Amino acid sequence: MQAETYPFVVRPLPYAYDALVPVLDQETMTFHHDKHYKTYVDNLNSALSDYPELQGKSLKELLTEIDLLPAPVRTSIRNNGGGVFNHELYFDSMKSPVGQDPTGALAEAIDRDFGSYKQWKEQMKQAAMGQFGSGWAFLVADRDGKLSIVQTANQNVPDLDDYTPILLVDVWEHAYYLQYQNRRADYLEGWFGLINWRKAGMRYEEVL
Ligand code: MN3
Repeated sequence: MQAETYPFVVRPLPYAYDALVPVLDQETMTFHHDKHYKTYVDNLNSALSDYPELQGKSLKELLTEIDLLPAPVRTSIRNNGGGVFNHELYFDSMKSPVGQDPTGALAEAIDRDFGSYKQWKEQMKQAAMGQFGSGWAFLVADRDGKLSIVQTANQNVPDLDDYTPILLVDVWEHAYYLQYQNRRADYLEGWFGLINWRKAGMRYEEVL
């Protein structure tokens, strides 16, 4: 993914707006996708519009070269480019809430690197609960396939040179406030049941 270049387009959700009910309702998903995510895409395009030399770069290239970007648009590309990258992966990391567990190489790596699925879930939840204010919790793989959990603030991404995000959870209040108000823990508990382990497993296989 993220092979496209400017102008970036709003990708449709890979499922219906009400597909994640009852964990995430249609209103939450509609605002999140059609308003919040779309705004990041629009603002990223706006930041790049006066910089033809950046328009041939992929999102991943932009985000790994942040410190080399022209100062006037560096912060905008970090925030809005990160917002596009993170949301596309977030939406693609979920599916309708029907039972699915990690399988194959990813399941084995979770057991190896965290002890068990249960322990991974506990650590992921702690990272997501412990992110003060807005941000994300990622499950990432390094170049050798070793898994770890990374928290980021705002729309920041992990170091994409060294780590491949396998899945992530959005803990900005806009991800859950309409339905859960301040109950981030309840949102997270539901989110674990939405994880698309098949796609996460495919991302992991690509790393190996
Ligand atoms: Mn969001």
